[in-house]
Amino acid sequence: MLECMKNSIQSLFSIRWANLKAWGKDFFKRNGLLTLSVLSVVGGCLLGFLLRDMNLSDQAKIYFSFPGELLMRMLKMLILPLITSSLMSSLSAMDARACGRMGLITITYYLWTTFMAVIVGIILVLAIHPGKGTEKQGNRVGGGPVMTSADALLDLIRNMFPANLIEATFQQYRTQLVPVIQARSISQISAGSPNYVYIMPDDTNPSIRRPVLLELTPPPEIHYKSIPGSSKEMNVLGIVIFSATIGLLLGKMGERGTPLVNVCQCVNECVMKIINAAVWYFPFGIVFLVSGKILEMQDPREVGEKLGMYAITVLSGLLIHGVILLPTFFLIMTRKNPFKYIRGLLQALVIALATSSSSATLPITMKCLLENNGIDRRIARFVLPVGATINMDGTALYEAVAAIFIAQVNEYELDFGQLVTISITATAASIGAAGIPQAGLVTMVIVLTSVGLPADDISLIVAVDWALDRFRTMINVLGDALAAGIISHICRKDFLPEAEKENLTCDIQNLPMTEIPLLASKDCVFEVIGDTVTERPAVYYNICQV
Ligand code: 7O9
Repeated sequence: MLECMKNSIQSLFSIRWANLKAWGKDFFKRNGLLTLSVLSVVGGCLLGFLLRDMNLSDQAKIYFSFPGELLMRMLKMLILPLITSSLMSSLSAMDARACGRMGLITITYYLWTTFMAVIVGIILVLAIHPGKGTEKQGNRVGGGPVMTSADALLDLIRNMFPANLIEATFQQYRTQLVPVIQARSISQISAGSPNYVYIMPDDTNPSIRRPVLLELTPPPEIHYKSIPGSSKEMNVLGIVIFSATIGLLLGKMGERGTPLVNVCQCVNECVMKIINAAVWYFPFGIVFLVSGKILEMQDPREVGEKLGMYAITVLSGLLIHGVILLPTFFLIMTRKNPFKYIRGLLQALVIALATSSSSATLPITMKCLLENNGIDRRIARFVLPVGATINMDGTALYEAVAAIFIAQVNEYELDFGQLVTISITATAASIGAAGIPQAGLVTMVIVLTSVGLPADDISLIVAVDWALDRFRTMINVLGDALAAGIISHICRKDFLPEAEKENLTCDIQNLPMTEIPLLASKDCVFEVIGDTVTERPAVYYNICQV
C-alpha cells in the first residue's frame, strides 16, 4: 500500500517535473531574449546603485559605460540605411491613391493621439497640482535667449529641404543668436577697461560654441542677431521627406524603377539580418547602459523630495495614455486584443526604456511588428519611420505637464486661453522636434515662452528629465507601433490588386501543395504560377488553411 502510494507520488512528480521542464524550455525558446533583456534592466539598476557607493573616478565610469555605448552605436548605425530603404521600398510598392490615403490617415492619427496625450497631461497636472510647495532652486540655464520661436520654425522648414543630402546625414541647420554689443560711446571703451568677447562652449551643449561677453563696465546694451550655423545632429526630417519623394516617384516609374527598389529591399533585409544577430548582444549592453546612467545621476533622495510629485504626475499621465487610451483606441478600430499586440512589442519597449531614444529603437520596433505581430511590410516601413520622426505622444504630454508645473511653482495663474495655447504649442513642438536642433531644450523654451513663463526655470526639472525621458520614449514607441496596427487594419484593402479585392480569402489550393509549406512565411505568401513567383501579403489568403 505504502509502496504503491510512494510510486504514484513519484510518477506524479516526474510527470509534473517533465511538464515543467518542457514548459520552461518552450517559454525560454519563445521569450528567452525578452526575459534576458528585462533581467538586464533590473540587473543594471542594481549594479548601478551598488557601484555608486564605491565612488568610481570619472575615467572608471567612462570605461564602465563602454559596452552600453557600443549598444547605442550599433543601433544608431542602422537608422540611416533602415529609414531610407524602408520609405523608398514601401512607397514604391503602392499606387499613388493608396499612398495618399495612408499618408493622410497616418498623419491625422498621429496628430489626434498626440493632442489626446497633451489633454491627459493637462488634466492630471491641474488635478494633482505638483507645483504647490516646491521651492524654486537650482542653477540657471546659461545666460541669454536660446532661440526665438520664429527662428525655430524657420529652421524646421529649412531642415525639410536640406541643401546637401550628405551633410543632412550628420548635421542640421541651426540659427544661432550672437550678442551684438553696443557700447554707449566710443570714449567709454577707449578710456575704461577693455571689452572682452570670448568664444566659449555653450552651457547646455559643449559642442556648440557661442561668443559671450565676459565683462564690461558699465553694462552696455546687448541685442541679439541671428546668424546661420549648424548643429551636430542628423537632419531626419530632410532625409525622410527626400526618401519618401523618391519612393513615390519610383513607384510611378514602373519597370524602370525596379532595380533601385530591389536594392532598397535588399538593404532592408540585410539590416533586419544584422538586427537578428545584434539582439543577442543587447542584454549584455543594457546592463552597462542602465548602470552607467545610474552612476551619473544626482542623489535620488534629494531630487525625490522636490520633484517626486511632478515625476508621479508625468508617469501616471504616460500610464493612462499608454495602458488605457491608446489600447482602447486600438480595440475600437481593429476589434483585436490590444494587449496581445503589445505583448509582441515588449522587446522594443525594453530597448526604448534602456536607450531613451525612439529612433535608436526603430530597428527593433520594425522587427517586432514584422515578426511577432504580422504587420504588412509596406505599412510598417512607412508608418514607423514617419512615426519616429513626428509622433511623440509621451514628449508632448511631458512638455505640457512641465510648463504647467513651472507655472505652479512660480504661483502664476494660467487662464483657459493659456492652457489652450500650451496644448497647441506642446503638440506642435513634439511634431517638429526632430527638425529642430537641440530639440529637448528649444521645444521646452517655445512652450514656456508662448504663455510668458520664464525659460530659465527649465533648470528646475532637469534633475528628473533623464529618467522621465526613458518612460516617455516607451510611450512614443508604443504610439508608433499601435498606429501601424490600426493603419494596417484600415488600409488592408488598399494593398490588394483590383481583381482580388472582393475575394479576400482567395484559394490557396491553386498553389502546388508541395510548395506551400516551403514558400509561406509569417507575413507573406508566394504565388507560384508557371515560372513566375510573386510575393503576396498574407491577408491575401486565408493563411490558417496552410
Ligand atoms: C524619444 F526616423 C529616424 F529614425 F530616422 C529618426 C532619427 C532621429 C527619427 C527621429 C530622430 C530624432 O532626432 N528625434 C528626436 C527626438 C530629436 C530630438 C528630440 C527628440 C525627442 O526625443 C524624445 C524625448 O526626449 O521626449 C525621446 N527621447 O522618443 O526618443
